[in-house]
Amino acid sequence: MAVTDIKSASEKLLAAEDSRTSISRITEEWSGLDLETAYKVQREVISARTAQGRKIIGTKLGLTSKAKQVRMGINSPLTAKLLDNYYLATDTPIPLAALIQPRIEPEIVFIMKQDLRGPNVTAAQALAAVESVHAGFEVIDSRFTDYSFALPDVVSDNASSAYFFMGNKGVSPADLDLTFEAVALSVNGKCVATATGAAVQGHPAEALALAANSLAAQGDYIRAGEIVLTGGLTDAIPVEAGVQISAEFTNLGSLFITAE
Ligand code: 0L1
Ligand code: MG
Repeated sequence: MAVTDIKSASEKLLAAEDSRTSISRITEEWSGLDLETAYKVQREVISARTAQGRKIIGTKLGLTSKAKQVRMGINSPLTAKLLDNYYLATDTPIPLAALIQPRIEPEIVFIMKQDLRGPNVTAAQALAAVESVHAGFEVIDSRFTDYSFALPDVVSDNASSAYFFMGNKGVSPADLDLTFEAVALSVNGKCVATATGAAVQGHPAEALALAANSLAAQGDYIRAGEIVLTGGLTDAIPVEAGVQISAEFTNLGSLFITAE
C-alpha cells in the first residue's frame, strides 16, 4: 500500500498493529509528512479505534526524559491518546502474543480532578488540577521495525502505545515532592536503572503543562477524570516471556509485572 496521505498512513499503521507486523518509516515513503500532519494521522488512527468501540481514557506524553530522547535520537516530547484497551490490571501478565517488539518503562501517572486547557498553562496550574499521583508502567510497541522512526512517524503511531499499568495507591500531589520521587527499575530482581521525577522535564507537572499547551494547538484539552502518563523516567527495556519486572517508588508504592 503506497502511503501518500493521512488516510493511507493511518491504514498502514492500523494494519501493522492488527497483524503484529512491523513496517518501515512512513517518512521514507512520504517525505512531506510534517509534525502537524502527523498529529492528524494520529487522530485518524484513534478515530478508527473509537469507531470500533474503544474509548479515550487519557493522554500520554512521550520522550519527556533525556534517557528516552537519547535512546530514540529525538529531542522533542510528544503527546498521544490512551484508549481503554491499553489498561491492564497489575496481576495481568503482559500478553506477548498481541505485540510485535514490546518494551517497558516506569512512569509517574496523574489522575485529573479538573479540566486542563492550554495555552499558557504553568506547572503550578497543572499540578493544582491533579487529583492523585500513581506509580505506573507503560508497555510500548512501536509499529516501526526496530523502533527506527523520526518524530512524525512516532507521532503518527500514537507514540508506540500498547499497554499500561497503574498502582492502586493514589497520593495527593500536595503530599509529595515529585522532583525527588525516586524509582528503581529491576529485571528478575536485579536493579537495571534508577531515576527521579526530575528526569521528566525537570518535574512531571512541567510535562503535564506541556501536554495541555501542545493539545491546545490541536484544539484539544485534558479532561477531569482522565489518566495522564507523563513519560518514561528511564530508558525502556525489552520484555520477554517469563521475565519479572518491578518498579519500586519511594512514596508511590511498587509494581511487579510478568509477561507470557
Ligand atoms: O517508542 C518510543 O519510545 C516512543 C514513545 C515514548 C514513550 C515515552 O517516552 O514514555
Ligand atoms: Mg511512555
